[in-house]
Amino acid sequence: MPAQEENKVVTLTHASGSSVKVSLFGATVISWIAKDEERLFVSQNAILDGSKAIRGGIPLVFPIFGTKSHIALPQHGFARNSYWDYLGVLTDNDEVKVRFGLKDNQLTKEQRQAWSHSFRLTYTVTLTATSLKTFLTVKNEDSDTMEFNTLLHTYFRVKDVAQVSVLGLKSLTFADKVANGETSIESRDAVTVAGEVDRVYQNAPDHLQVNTDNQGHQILIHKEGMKDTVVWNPWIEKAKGMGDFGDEEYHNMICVEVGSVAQWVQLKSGQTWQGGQTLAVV
Ligand code: TA6
Repeated sequence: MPAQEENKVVTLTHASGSSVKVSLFGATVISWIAKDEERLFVSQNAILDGSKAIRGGIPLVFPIFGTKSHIALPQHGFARNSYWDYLGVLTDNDEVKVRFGLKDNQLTKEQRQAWSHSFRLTYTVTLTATSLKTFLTVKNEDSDTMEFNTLLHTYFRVKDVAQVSVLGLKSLTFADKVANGETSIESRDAVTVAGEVDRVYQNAPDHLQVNTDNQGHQILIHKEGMKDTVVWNPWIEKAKGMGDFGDEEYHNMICVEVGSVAQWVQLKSGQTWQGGQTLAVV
């Protein structure tokens, strides 16, 4: 069976041996095994009972990134804190594709009060031998224009973040959240981590490369419809401040997150927006 749902987790398996697991809570990808290796990081302290967004994998950020003073939603919005419907298998040949859905009428009263638009989200997850594609479609079912942010908050698993580099961000303007949101220009060919990093790179190229170690292992990111890219590692102090994250786990992860977060996405009534990423192991 290419796709099986059990205990609110959908597991996709591919003939090559690759697999992916998606929790219905947040439609959060919580595992991606390709070429016999787990490629995503999920904290050993992650809370998996639906009481809090899952710390790791690919949390789905919608309709806001961070917090917005005029929108009373928790950080990163409600998509990653809601139970999605599993809509079944779409294709099962050399790729396995499944779909998940979230509609406005599935939100809590508080969430609807904070963000009252009528909408339908559809999230497709597609697995091949060496790639994982995650795409979001937003349908505005409202009578007026909707504005939103969205982002795939991908946690990559690494052996030692000191060996990691992200290529493709040179010359981009970024907002540095570690420096009170000050904007600068990236001067490096390879972005590395030797302390807390929390940067929103604006108008990033659609192809990025994550060197997950210094032995030539890479994950290629191809984003579509998503304008920006966030790079995040909490490092020592922030790691200690997260109850669902081990104090030393910052050594074993890097977030490279494609999204449209620097500006609002404007979606007219009845219109559909889509965006996402394809991750490929080399
Ligand atoms: O994407 C980076 C970021 O916005 C950081 O500022 C940090 O807050 C991280 O997301 C984790 O946020 P969370 O709400 O999942 O603890």
